[in-house]
Amino acid sequence: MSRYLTPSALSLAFLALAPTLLPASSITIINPSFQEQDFANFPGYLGGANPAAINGWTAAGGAGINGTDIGAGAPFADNGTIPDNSRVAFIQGTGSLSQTVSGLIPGKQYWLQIYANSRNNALYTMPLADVSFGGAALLTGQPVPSVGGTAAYHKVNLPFTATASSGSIMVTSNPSVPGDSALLMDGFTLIQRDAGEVVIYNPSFEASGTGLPFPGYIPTVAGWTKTLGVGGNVAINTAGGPFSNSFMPEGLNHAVLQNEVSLSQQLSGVVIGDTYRLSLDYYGRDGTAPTALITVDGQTALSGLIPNTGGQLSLTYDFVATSANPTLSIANLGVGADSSFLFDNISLRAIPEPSGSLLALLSGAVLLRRRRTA
Ligand SMILES: [Ca+2]
Ligand SMILES: [Ca+2]
Repeated sequence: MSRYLTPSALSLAFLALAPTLLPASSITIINPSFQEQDFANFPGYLGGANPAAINGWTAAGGAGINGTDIGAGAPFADNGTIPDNSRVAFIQGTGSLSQTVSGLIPGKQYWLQIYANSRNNALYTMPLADVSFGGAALLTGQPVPSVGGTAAYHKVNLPFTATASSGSIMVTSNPSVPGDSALLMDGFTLIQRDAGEVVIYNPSFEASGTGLPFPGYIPTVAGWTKTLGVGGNVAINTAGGPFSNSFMPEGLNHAVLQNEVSLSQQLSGVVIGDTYRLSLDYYGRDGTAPTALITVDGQTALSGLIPNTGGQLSLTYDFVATSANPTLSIANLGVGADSSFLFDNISLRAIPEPSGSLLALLSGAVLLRRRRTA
C-alpha cells in the first residue's frame, strides 16, 4: 500500500504543477511605475487640467508626475535616466506618497525596492527621504543627491519582516535645508524573499505595472540594463498578453526578449567560493522558438533552443561564485525568424553545504538503515 500516493502526496504534486495556486511572492502595487495617466500640463502638478490624484496613491504636499512622453515634460526629472518606462512621480518640498497593499504573510521577509533621484542639486535643494511600511520606519532622513546626466537612479532595497497581512508603503520628502527640493521616484516593487537571498532588483518584473499599450514594449525596465541587438525589443506582458503564449507569470507580469536583446544586472554581496542556486521560470513564444543564453558569474546556466509548446519550464542552476559582484545576463540571441524568450520569477540563494559533523551523522544514518534492511 505504501507504494501508492497518499492524498497529501497527490495534492502536493498537484500544487507543484500549478504555481498559480501557491501564494504569490509578489505583492501587487497599483501604478508602481506611474505610467497609468497622461499629465498633459507643465510642470506636472496634480489638479487643474491634470488628474486630481495619482492612480493607486495618496499624495500630500506638492506631488505630481513628470515624463518624457507627456505634456507635463520633465522639469523636475531634469537629470538621470528614467528607471522604468517613461514617467516618474515627484514630491516637491514637504510631502508624501502612500499606498496600502495587502496579501503579505506575517513573519515572512519582504523586499521593498524603489528607484530614487532628486532635481538637479546644483540648482535646487537636496531632499531627505523617509520610507516606512505599516508605520515602521525602513529609512529615515536619507539624503538623496541628484545622480546627474544620464546616470541610473539610486537603487534602494529595504528588507523588512511583515507583522500583518496589509500595510501602507509611505515615502516622505523634506528639503535638507530651507529651499526648493524635489524627490523623484519610480518602479516600486514589494516581493517576499527570504533572509540570505542575494538581492535582485525587479526579479518578477512587477515594477512596470499593468495596462501597458499593446504590445507592451518598454524603453527601460527598472533594475535591468538593456543591450539591443538586431531587431531587438524588450516588452513586459501581463498573463495572456500578446507575447505570453501559455506562460503563467509569478505575480502579474513576465519579461519578453524579442529577437536579439539582453537584460542584465550586476549583483552584490555574493561570497566567493560559496555555492549559489539561480532559479527562474521560462518559455518560448509560439512561432519560431527562441535561442536563449543565460549566464551568471560568467558561467552558462542555460543555452540553446527554448521549447514553446507543452508548458513553461523552470531552470535551477547551481554554481560556485568566483566574484563578489557577478553579473546576471539573460539574452535572446535572435537566431532565425521573429522569436521571443519569456521569463520571470528570478531568485538567487546560497546553498548551504552540510558541515563535516552533519555529513558524518548522515552517513551513519545510511549505514544503520542498510543494516536493518540487510
Ligand atoms: Ca515609470
Ligand atoms: Ca512576475
